[in-house]
Amino acid sequence: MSKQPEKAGGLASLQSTVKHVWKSQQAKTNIKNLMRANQAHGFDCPGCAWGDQKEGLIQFCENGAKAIAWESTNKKVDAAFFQQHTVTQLLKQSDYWLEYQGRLTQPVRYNAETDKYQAIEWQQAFDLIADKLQSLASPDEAEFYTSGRASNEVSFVYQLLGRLYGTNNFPDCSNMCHEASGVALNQAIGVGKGTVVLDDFDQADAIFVFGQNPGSNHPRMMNALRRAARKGCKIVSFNNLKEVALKRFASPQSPVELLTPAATEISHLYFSPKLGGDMAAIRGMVKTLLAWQAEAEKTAQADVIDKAFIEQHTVDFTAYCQQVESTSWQQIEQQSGLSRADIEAATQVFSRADKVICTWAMGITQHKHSVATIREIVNLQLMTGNIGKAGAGLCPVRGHSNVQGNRTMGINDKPKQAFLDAMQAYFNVPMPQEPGHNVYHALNAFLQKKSKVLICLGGNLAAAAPDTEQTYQAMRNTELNVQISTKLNRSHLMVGQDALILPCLGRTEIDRQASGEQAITVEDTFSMVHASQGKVEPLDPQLKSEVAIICGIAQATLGNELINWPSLVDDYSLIRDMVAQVIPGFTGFNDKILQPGGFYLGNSAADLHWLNSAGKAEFSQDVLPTCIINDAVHSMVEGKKQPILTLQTLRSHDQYNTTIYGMDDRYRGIAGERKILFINEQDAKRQKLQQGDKVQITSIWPDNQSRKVDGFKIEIYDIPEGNLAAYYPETNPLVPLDSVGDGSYTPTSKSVPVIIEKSMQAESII
Ligand SMILES: Nc1nc2c(c(=O)[nH]1)N[C@H]1C(S)=C(S)[C@@H](COP(=O)(O)OP(=O)(O)OC[C@H]3O[C@@H](n4cnc5c(=O)[nH]c(N)nc54)[C@H](O)[C@@H]3O)O[C@H]1N2
Ligand SMILES: Nc1nc2c(c(=O)[nH]1)N[C@H]1C(S)=C(S)[C@@H](COP(=O)(O)OP(=O)(O)OC[C@H]3O[C@@H](n4cnc5c(=O)[nH]c(N)nc54)[C@H](O)[C@@H]3O)O[C@H]1N2
Ligand SMILES: [Mo]
Repeated sequence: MSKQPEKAGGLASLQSTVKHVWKSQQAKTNIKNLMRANQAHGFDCPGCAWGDQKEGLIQFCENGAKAIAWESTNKKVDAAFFQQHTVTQLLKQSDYWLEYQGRLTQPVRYNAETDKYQAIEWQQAFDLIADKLQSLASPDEAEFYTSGRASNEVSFVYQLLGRLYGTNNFPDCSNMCHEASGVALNQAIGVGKGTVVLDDFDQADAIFVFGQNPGSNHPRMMNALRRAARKGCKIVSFNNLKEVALKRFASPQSPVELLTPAATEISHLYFSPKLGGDMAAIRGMVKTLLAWQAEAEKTAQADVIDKAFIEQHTVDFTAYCQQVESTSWQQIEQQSGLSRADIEAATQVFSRADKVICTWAMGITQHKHSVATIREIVNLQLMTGNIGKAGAGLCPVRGHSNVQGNRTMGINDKPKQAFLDAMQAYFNVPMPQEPGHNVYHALNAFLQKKSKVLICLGGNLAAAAPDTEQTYQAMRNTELNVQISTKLNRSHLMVGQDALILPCLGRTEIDRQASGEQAITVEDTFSMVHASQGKVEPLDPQLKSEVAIICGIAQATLGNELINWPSLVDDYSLIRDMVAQVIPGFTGFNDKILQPGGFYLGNSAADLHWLNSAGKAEFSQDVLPTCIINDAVHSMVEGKKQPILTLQTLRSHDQYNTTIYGMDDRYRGIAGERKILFINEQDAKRQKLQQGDKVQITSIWPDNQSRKVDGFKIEIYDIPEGNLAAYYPETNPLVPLDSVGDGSYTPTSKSVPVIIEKSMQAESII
């Protein structure tokens, strides 16, 4: 069994930072870069979307340092590199190898005859894309994918290009990430974003952290949790695994915690629900609160729920109470895997606190019933009046550093009517009104050869999307695959009839245009918008900025009559002027970003202003799902010998999504290996498996596809019975494309029904 460290953070974290900065071979540049991360006049760390503190010299974390060091390297992937490798050869290399070949520096086009990419001039590449787009029978045959690192400026011109061309096909990494949060929050409170700001963490009496691993994925959040815990705020964690950072965290900025075994106890209570069991657990908390309220009324004691808030600001409370009433404790305990006593203990902390924040991430959003689960979190907060006051509220902790800003800028396959109307009014041209494609629809459209052109503004769709074989096939069906990227990855190797790689500047690099050095802007999890400016010389003079690339494609495709695209490239403030006219909250955009720290976009729900259809916050009335995976799957495995287990696919400490920085997962005690299967001791025993045995994992789905991965090492672990965990993207071949969240279409990456068997590979070795 692996040995988890006693605490997260501390000296080990500092040592790892130094190691990764050193390994990049650009140590001097990277140290300079780190000192500018998240500082006024510096650049926004590409690591995650957590907000910046107002002061402090050091605003980066271990994993932010890895992200920054990854970008700054002196190795180049240029036409000469591609001359040496065919695509077929590159396909045999690991994702890790591909990204560590260096930065892409030259535009290249795939040549099917030689099976190699070869140099192409920028203008030729733009013309080629334009010709292809113009040749399509309908604009809806093109898909415009975005990854959440893209700035507000490039996102705005990208959606403008797509919509002027005629489509709302904007599949986005967010479709695989926090989509359920946007859907649920829009329904319930009329705005798809969190209602808290960073300062609220200093004022909360209790913070409930659901399905999130901030120690690895939002390390700067650990500072906020540590500060809160030290002030007496009660932190309650719900996590399928015992994540060490949520138990004990040492701030690398505290000399005592850095140099001694001392650390801050983070969680006051820690619960490990079964995968997908959070909705049941929260329903149990609500049931407890209602029982205590009834008791209080009988004995004339103070209310447990906030009747005035419910009355003034919400609808459907009575119907919701009936739904809670009809949910049995047996169902709650069975589905959550938690006892009634545990749930009551959590409720006790909740109800003693005046101000509660609930945070969540992928452990909540990547299930079939994610929208219903998030609505349940909102129900809990609404009935206790924990929205719209300082120190309380809802906090979906976003992933990519500007994924929230992308949406604000209109990267959305289902744009709001008000947004389309504002675009139409400003640009005086009709906007496409039909909903477009998300990732699920886009991949299916390629599989059916209905869509033909794929343009990816960043990201790594091939490795990030589910059902690897299906996704590869979908991408290979493209007639043109255009990848705008900083590093070589698997998506570049999914060549259809024609393919282009267009290399762009990274966040840390100086972006020089006709009017001088350009800044871009991003929006964090707390709706704060601020500027970011690269500070190091670009690695190669051939690199173009993302704005220049998109405007180049737009000019070649649409001409300059309606929009003078080159002028936007010369001066990004002109793009911000357009944003200011079209998108609410951005009036005076160019002036506002001069303020250090940027500006707050506001949040209607935090102001107790409800923009949803009811005009008030809405309680949901969902029944608990009968089964957290798929009903059909259960009947399929009856009669089979192996038990059906539920697998979550998650991140290690040494990766950024599909980018692998190293083979360790320090906080879970794993070294030098990524093909690991975390399993409960009893489940392993039942299948006669021992620590270190190799297994094959097969997912179960009602279609005729075979989905398997092999050679995963058994790691006996503290995880609820019936549940498994393994790293993404290696396990993406197991996630069926059709297994998506109700109402969100998000792949159910945290609840994949699987069976495990001794590995074929292992037997053949013996
Ligand atoms: N260093 C680093 N930082 C990152 C990223 C990265 O890859 N590396 N990715 C970025 C992105 S895009 C995102 S979206 C975020 C992701 O941030 P996280 O959501 O923290 O990412 P995951 O690794 O998917 O972790 C899911 C967590 O939820 C728990 N969990 C899984 N299923 C359940 C469940 O059903 N119930 C409960 N209660 N817990 C569950 C898992 O045990 C795990 O701790 O991080 C962002 N920041
Ligand atoms: N099984 C499973 N699948 C998942 C998840 C999971 O938990 N489990 N998580 C999902 C989530 S939350 C997300 S957000 C998606 C992530 O999906 P994506 O956002 O598509 O993937 P990333 O790995 O973040 O993209 C990495 C690539 O981005 C490019 N890149 C990096 N920086 C820049 C830049 O500044 N500009 C440009 N143009 N390109 C750049 C590099 O070429 C790099 O190879 O994956 C999803 N897939
Ligand atoms: Mo994400």
